[in-house]
Amino acid sequence: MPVARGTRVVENGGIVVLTGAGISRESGLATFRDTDGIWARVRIEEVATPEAFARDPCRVQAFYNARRAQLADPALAPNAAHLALARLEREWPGEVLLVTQNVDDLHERAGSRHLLHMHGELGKARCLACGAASPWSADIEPISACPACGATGRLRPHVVWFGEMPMEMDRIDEALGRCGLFVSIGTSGSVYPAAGFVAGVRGRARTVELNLEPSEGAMLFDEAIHGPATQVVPAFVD
Ligand code: BV8
Repeated sequence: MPVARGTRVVENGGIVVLTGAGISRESGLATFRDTDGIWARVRIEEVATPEAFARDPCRVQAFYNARRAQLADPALAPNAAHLALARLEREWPGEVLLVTQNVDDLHERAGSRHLLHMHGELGKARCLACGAASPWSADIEPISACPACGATGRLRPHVVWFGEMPMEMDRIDEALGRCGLFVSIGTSGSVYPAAGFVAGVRGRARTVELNLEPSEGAMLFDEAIHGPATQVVPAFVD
């Protein structure tokens, strides 16, 4: 069933927005695969797999502790792209699902509420004893105790490593199955299953890529608008 707001109509109803590290770049957070990105400085196999955590938990904790500490920087703020997506959600009540690959909390700070973190959240720690994911802003240390069960030394970052199942996939697949518009923002399209979302909806939904440069899946999109997120996202939303 079409969803209309003034002259703008979304066939089938439902807007799914996928974001990646590029949307947070102009807020000062590094991306992963740009020349100055995180994977240019550290290898995935050393810090972002269950095997790495089993082999050297202190190294993995230090990697995420350093990134978590960035979230506490008073200078860190959502940018115009994050704010535009929060506005989109307000203007299309109940129609927008924001799926982010990012583990920062800039979408929340911008006001987005209908939001799923498919790769987890830096601002939470998960307990290996009880499974609880609790808000966590400090470093995770060997003596850190789980706020839910009290177990010490059993906390890991609440993020999805390579080889682990992304979170909320049932809700994501359901939204992709009925959306009329799919917008991909600030992602290289190199990590699955997120990189495969566009292939699953194209032909049924209007697909748009908003990115600094063509992603690996650029040819799968109906439309592509290339430029910095703080310029192309507000222009698209408005
Ligand atoms: C899984 C952890 C199965 C948290 C991350 C099929 C084919 C091939 C491989 C696979 C496959 N299925 C699974 C795999 C394996 C693997 C995978 O995809 N590997 C890749 C490398 C080939 N996938 C997985 O392991 C996934 N798990 O599928 O599990 C399963 C099933 C059952 C049971 C168990 C398991 C898990 C993937 C999640 C891994 N965790 N991160 C953290 O440390 O943050 S992924 C990592 O890459 C990041 O988290 C990020 O989310 C993700 C994607 O990166 P991007 O966000 O796109 O960032 P990137 O730097 O790459 O690109 C930035 C873009 O922004 C660029 O295009 C740039 O041009 C643009 N940009 C820059 N500046 C701006 C800008 N755009 C606009 N404005 C700007 N200013």
